[in-house]
Amino acid sequence: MTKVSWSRFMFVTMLLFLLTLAACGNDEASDEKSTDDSDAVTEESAEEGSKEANESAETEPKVTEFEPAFPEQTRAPAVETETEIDTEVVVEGLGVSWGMVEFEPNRLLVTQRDAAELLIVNLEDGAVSDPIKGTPEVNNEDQGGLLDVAVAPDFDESRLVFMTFAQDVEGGTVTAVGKGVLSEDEASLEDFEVIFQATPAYKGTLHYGGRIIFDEDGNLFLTTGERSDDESRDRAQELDAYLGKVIHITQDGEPVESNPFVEDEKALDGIYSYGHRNIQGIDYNPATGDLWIVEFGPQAGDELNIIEPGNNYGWPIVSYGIEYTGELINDGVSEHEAQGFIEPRYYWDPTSAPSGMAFYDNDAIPEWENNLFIGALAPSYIVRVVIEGDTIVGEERLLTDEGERFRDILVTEDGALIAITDGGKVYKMSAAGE
Ligand SMILES: [Ca+2]
Repeated sequence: MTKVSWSRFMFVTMLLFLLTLAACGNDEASDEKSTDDSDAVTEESAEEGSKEANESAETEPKVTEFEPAFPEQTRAPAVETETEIDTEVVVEGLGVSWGMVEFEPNRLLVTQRDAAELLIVNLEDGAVSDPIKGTPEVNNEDQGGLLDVAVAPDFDESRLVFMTFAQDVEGGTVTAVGKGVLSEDEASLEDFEVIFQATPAYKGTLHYGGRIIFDEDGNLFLTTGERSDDESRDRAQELDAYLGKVIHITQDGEPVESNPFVEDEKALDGIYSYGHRNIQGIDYNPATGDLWIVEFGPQAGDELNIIEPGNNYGWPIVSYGIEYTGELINDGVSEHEAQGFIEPRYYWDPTSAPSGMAFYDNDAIPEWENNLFIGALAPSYIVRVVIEGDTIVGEERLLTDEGERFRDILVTEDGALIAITDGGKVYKMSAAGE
């Protein structure tokens, strides 16, 4: 490996970037700070580097020396949307907008993380409601606050709204799930109750995960994080803790009976999969019906995974990333399958800091059908992923010039792609002329 002069340049650049972030009170420090160890930055041969730069959507050099387990596992060829797309900022001036759901045609429920508010946004006229009363008390330090929102599949009758949030409990904080009934006048959530807490509590304010999605039986998948610190991250591997997991529960917060560890007395019954770092994106692939997630890696090593019950995805034993200090994780074991873990279908090196995601399950923009769209925080853009079968065959970066941290994505019934940002904007992308 030849060390090249840009590594020092990149180090200085990243340091300045970090100082800027710190000055802005950036809250995602553990996911987005870069290394201060330029020795960790290595480069493949110049020939390979330039070849990659021409073919891949990723233009930055790798930060690790790891090789993918299979060729399509990283740096897919760059693709470009040919359909003419209109991009509109429907709303601006909100706070950190973390989660959303289209609960009625062109009407969204949107969470405000730090203010712990739930708002209704009308996509047609940009109107924003007053905060809905009855939302829970949260811990809004660092990455905590009011997180995701979803509505029950039978919302039209039940009016049930589910939310995730960082909750103060004895011994620290947890990722919690609660539900309430949206009043007919849409002014309040009634009878709000906590149905699930991802125990154990931990004295920390990072890596809550927090996405929720309903399955076809009306049960919930909840994603969590491993709370980031050295002392908590091993809990991702342990089946007596809900940290670093995909969790499968009923609308009352009970484990789903078919869960993989129900028969295992030492394991928590709600666990569906484990060995995750921090998952903020989950959706069904409409082409296959499989459940996909995206999770933050450390420095590099963000992963796309297909979730199957009982599987172990390897964190923190294996990773295609490295520590922010530049140190290797577990002596630098990257290959998952060789160690008995599930290989990610795809990984990013360097990081894209992936948050919420949605498959484009619509035919309004035919070339986007079944593509995956992921909000990236740093660098800030939307990642479009083209998938054939289970293989990533193309990648595109959208809205790269907006300077917004894209926190969550959804596709409306009309086929518009909606993105919300930490900067309090709601973007709408649709086919031109529609
Ligand atoms: Ca993994």
